[in-house]
Amino acid sequence: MSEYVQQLMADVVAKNPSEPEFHQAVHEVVESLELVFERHPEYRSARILERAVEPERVLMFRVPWMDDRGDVQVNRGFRIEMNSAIGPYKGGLRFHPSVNLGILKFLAFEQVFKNALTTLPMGGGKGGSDFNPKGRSDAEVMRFCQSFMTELYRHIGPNTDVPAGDIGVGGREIGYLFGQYKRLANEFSGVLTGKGLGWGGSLIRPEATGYGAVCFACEMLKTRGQELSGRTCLVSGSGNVAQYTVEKLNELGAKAVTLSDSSGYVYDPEGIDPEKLAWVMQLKNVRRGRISEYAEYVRGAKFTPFDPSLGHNPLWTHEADCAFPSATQNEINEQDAKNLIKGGVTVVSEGANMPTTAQGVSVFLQSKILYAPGKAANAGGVAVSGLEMAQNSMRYGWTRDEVDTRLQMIMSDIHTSCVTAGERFGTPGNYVNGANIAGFLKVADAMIDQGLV
Ligand code: NDP
Ligand code: 2IT
Repeated sequence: MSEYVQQLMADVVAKNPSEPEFHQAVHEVVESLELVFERHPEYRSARILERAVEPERVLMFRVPWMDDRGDVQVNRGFRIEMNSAIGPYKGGLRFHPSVNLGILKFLAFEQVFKNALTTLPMGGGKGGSDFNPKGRSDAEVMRFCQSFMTELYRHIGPNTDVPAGDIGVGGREIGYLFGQYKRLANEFSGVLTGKGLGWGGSLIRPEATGYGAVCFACEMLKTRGQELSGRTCLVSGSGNVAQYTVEKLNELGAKAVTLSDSSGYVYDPEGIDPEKLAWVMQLKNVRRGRISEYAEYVRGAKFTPFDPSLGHNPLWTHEADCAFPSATQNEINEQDAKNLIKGGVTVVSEGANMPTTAQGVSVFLQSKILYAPGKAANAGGVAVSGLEMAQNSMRYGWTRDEVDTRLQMIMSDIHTSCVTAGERFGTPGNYVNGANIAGFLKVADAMIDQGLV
């Protein structure tokens, strides 16, 4: 690492203590940018990176609400408005007990470069709460969402900041949040994406992240004259991203053999076919049950509970060709990455945000497998959010085919941008550098054009 980058990282760590995920995300980006700074001293003198690691605005607020027993509950709400150089702040809301400032800052930082890669005019943001929706009734979730939006609404808007879903925030939550925004602002607008189809949502938005991650894997395989059909795939998570990853894999003739949630994972050597997937969607989206039930429903499938003392995740030890981590950050550590390579995996396409630790990423890069970081591979979700914003602005809706074609074009363009930037800056085949450099250049140039703001 150059002295400049070392000093920058030291400052980031000193200024943002107790935010290891944020340090990790920044470190990965600045490492990729060494050669960019050597060739373009103007970015250094304009102190673009120093500005990019500092959110334009951080909102943190109290979210009081009453549970079904009449007890008062208090959660913490956040919105990180990270960077608006190329468009309104855009990014999801996460409701999960692990949510804190550092996790949302890492997600917002990633989002800035991801959104730049989509080619659409969106800045970067992220928000959420440490609220845990698990085990809560619909009425409790509604009251929480209404209280959360009662503060958030004054900071967002269709031309200012446009939130969407992430972990723990799906169609139900977006509905409650939108209803409260509309009531408080007295305005029906495209202030959120991921809306219901009957009230301003876009076709393919629920599918987009999973479909996009599979599409990105196809693009990477194409560079080696290969395709997905017939390949065995490991998928983690069992929420929105995982479900539509499996759906697309089935459509393309590949076989997904695993799914997980925070309790453990299921292995189904016969493959999670469309009928079994429909059952999983019912289980997770309607009944809100646990993935362990899959092993009771499907003969020959096995559930293994997670054991943190193991030091590795047994899901990643199964023999396979491809892996689609689609649960959460740092779910693949160094040992997991080694296990994946040992098991024959040659393609990793990240549906989740930063699912691989820095040491795990090094293992993938050294082994020269096809490895796509989340900010490139999972950009399909926010890309279709951008298309939802465009449709809302036109007061018009495109057909499924129109949106799907645009999504595929965007994923293919992101792939090309990563490959081109990786080659231009001396690391061909390195999608991490490619994605970071291509995303950064777009944002950095916009920041320079707009002066010191
Ligand atoms: P969902 O809430 O729909 O599903 C999340 C899944 O991951 C659940 O199976 C959940 O299990 C599991 N999970 C969550 N946290 C943990 C944890 N700490 N340890 C183990 N498992 C966990 O979320 P999404 O599918 O939307 O999001 C999954 C990932 O994809 C996240 O990293 C998100 O940031 C990323 N992403 C999402 C996009 C979107 O459009 N939704 C777009 C781009 C990226 P359990 O139910 O037990 O908690
Ligand atoms: O991480 C992500 O890109 C998302 N959760 C989707 C964000 C969005 O605005 O659709």
